[in-house]
Amino acid sequence: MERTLSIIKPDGTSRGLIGEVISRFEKNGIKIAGMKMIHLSKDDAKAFYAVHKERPFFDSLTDFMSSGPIVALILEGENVINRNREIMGATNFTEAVPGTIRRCFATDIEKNVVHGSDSPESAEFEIGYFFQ
Ligand code: FUP
Repeated sequence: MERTLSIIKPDGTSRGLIGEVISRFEKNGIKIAGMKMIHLSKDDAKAFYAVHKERPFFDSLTDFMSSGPIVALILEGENVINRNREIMGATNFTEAVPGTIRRCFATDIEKNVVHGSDSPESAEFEIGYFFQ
């Protein structure tokens, strides 16, 4: 069994996509092992995305992530880190496989509805960030 962190981003919560996203996980046999709705401050978003602090999109990304409530989820299942990445789709929704969450619902490379940890190391850090 593996665990990963998923986030339904502010565009997902404001557009009424919380149930849609969670049901995609559950229909894929993934267990929701933790769930929290929170509104990050700009500083919280900067700490969460610290790996991207030198990137040109960092300021805009952290503004967006602190612009409204998010839902943080612990997903549990076999190979769930990779399976969640497949269900989410590529960062750039125009390159995402049809039927994935981002391909179906993202409107922009930044406003791409969901986040998912990309490795066991980032899953451990990201779960610990939201769930003490
Ligand atoms: P992902 O793991 O797919 O969420 O992608 P990254 O960790 O590379 O990027 C984190 C977030 O930064 C993305 F979800 C959206 C945003 N981003 C941009 O806004 N512009 C870019 O060119 C790349 C990423």
